[in-house]
Amino acid sequence: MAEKGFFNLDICVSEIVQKDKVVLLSVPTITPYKGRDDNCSSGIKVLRDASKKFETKKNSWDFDTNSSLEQTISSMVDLGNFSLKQNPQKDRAKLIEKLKFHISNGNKIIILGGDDSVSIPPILALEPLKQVHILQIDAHLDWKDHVGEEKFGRSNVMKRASECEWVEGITQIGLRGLGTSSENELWEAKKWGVNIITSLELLDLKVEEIVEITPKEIPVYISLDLDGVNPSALPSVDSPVPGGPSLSYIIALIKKLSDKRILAGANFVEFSPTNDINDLGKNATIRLLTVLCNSLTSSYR
Ligand SMILES: [Mn+2]
Repeated sequence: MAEKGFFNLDICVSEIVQKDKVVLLSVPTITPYKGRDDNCSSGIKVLRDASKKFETKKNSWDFDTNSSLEQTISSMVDLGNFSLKQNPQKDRAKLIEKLKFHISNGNKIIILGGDDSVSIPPILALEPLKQVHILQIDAHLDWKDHVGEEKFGRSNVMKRASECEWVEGITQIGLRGLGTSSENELWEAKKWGVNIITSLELLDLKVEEIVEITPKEIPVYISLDLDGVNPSALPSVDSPVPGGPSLSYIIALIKKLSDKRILAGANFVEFSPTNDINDLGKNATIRLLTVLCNSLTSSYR
């Protein structure tokens, strides 16, 4: 039997997708650091399987999106798993080409990782939009130029984004605790002009105030590392960091952004099923996917 997609949708095999649909593509990994365990690629199947139970709730009212679940699901096209050839450079090029095709067609994209290295090709693929603002939600800064020889891994995401001509601004929220970033990288990010709002600074800010600091006329792309969310709501990440914004805060922020701004797309990465507790992270991630998809659809208007 053919593999089913999110919410039991058929996996779409056609290249051409209707312009007003949100396309979802999962990417198990793209540029893993050598010698580091891959705890995220197995998460994709876990999430697709878990989402199937919501198929029976299509007529239920979704209080987070203010619509029926059916409405959200009907706007989504699941393209299934991106197939990897285990050659990161070629895989990235092929993924960028595929995403550029959909972006040029007018589709909004959701990319599901995989580890955070999966975030880089979608940002590189935003070129046809000419101007874009990146909102990154993450516990970590990700401004390392390279780790060993590697420049396209999970810690290099925002550094690579900053080098794109079409990335006119970056806002990073949720930073906290100890990652691998040093003061030098923080300084470099600030020098570039990144608007950094730490997890502690978020405590004093309403979601409207975050939306206000993103530009009005330029599409916003959401780069969501799931470890940005408080691990009490979403423990299933590879590098959990204590503290951080609640799931409701992030959902409210995504909703408010879609009301006030044009959304270009989103990625969400770092789901690691082995760290989950009582399916909390799995359900939270499917909730975020649902809200993202609904928000991208309403952002077409
Ligand atoms: Mn992170």
